[in-house]
Amino acid sequence: MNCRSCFSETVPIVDFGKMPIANNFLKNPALDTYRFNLAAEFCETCSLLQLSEQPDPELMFHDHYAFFTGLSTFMAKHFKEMALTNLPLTYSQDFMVSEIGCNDGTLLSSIADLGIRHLGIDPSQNVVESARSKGVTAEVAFFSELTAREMIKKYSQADLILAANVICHIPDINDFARGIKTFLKQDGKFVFEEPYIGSMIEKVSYDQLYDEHVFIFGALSVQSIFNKHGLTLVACEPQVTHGGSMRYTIMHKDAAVISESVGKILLQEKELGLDNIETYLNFGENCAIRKNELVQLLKHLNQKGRKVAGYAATSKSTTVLNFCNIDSSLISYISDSTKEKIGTFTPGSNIPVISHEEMRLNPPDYLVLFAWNHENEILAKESGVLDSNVKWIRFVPKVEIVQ
Ligand code: DWN
Repeated sequence: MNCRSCFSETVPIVDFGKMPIANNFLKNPALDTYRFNLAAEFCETCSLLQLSEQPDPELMFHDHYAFFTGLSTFMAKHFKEMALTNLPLTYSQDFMVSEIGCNDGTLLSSIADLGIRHLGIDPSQNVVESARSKGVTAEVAFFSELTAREMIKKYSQADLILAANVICHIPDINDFARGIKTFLKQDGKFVFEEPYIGSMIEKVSYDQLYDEHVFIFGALSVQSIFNKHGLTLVACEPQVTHGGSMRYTIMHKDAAVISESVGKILLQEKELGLDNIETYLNFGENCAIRKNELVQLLKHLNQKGRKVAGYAATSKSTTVLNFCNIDSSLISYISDSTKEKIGTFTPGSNIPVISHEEMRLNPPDYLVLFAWNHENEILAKESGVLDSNVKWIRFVPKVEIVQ
């Protein structure tokens, strides 16, 4: 295929096979019929890791999107920090903050509470309604250059544009970058954070790859994407969220003051081989090893008559369950806190999703931690509530029973 950013020919690195829509949690699994091929390719020209195929955005983001940001208290605190630390010390009355992919308004509500002009943009109607119920001004739209023009007419250009775990979902990345160029004031800042390619490679967290995540970025690819559109990367700040993320700040080229962090991270990425195809081919091989280890462990526990369940029906779990061919014979059920997911079945693997409360009443012997990125929060929350005989299984950064 050709790179979605620079149009050079890409190199296939890993193929996970046929996949359903990751968040298609349905009460009637017979209706879950759509499949696409989940595979990743690497562009040696601009170091961008990308899916070779992505379903239509309307199949993934709609009026019943099943993910709500505010369900993690840790993430809610993190986004408050992201919103507030990026505000300048002083700002005029017409200062405008926009968030692309505002979801349920968890981040933007901190800006709304300060009475600052703001605008959330998200394509999923149900989460936008949740944002509005928090006093957040929000529009239902996919962000694009055209949307940027419409928002400027209705509101204004933005001084600060924020986005968290969103840009990696947008396939037409050049149209997106033109949208930022249009929507951002001349001296404005665009700050966004995403799961980091360096962390994914290091931890072999292949479950970061699913339909919604068409890209996994690093500083090298981010710099290349925005440079082509008169914008530039001015800062990089590593984050602990989602198993290792990077926060990038982008400005118009002629207003930019570039921090030392950019050169430092770019150099580090080259030293780690993140611009080298061999690193990615090696990652592809490691995914197969990781799959084998998890399946062997689950089969072994099953043969010993142990009851195994899962904790958190994440989007990421759809890749793991389908790639590893795990169904309810190996994992009886998965418990989750999202009311929209309880009573449904996991996409493709048809494992029942129940509430954590129900799980705790009749706990399994082992719980596979599918939200491994929230391990500290979840283990702290469950200690003292969950039967202490239950053992946790993690599969990132390696497959093991947590001691
Ligand atoms: O990029 C994306 C990330 C940020 O969020 C989206 N495309 C979709 C979503 O991905 P995910 O579903 O893999 O996200 P999380 O945050 O790893 O997992 C969320 C799921 O975990 C929800 O179903 C709720 C559940 N959960 C839980 O049951 N108990 C989460 C926490 C923290 C908990 O304590």
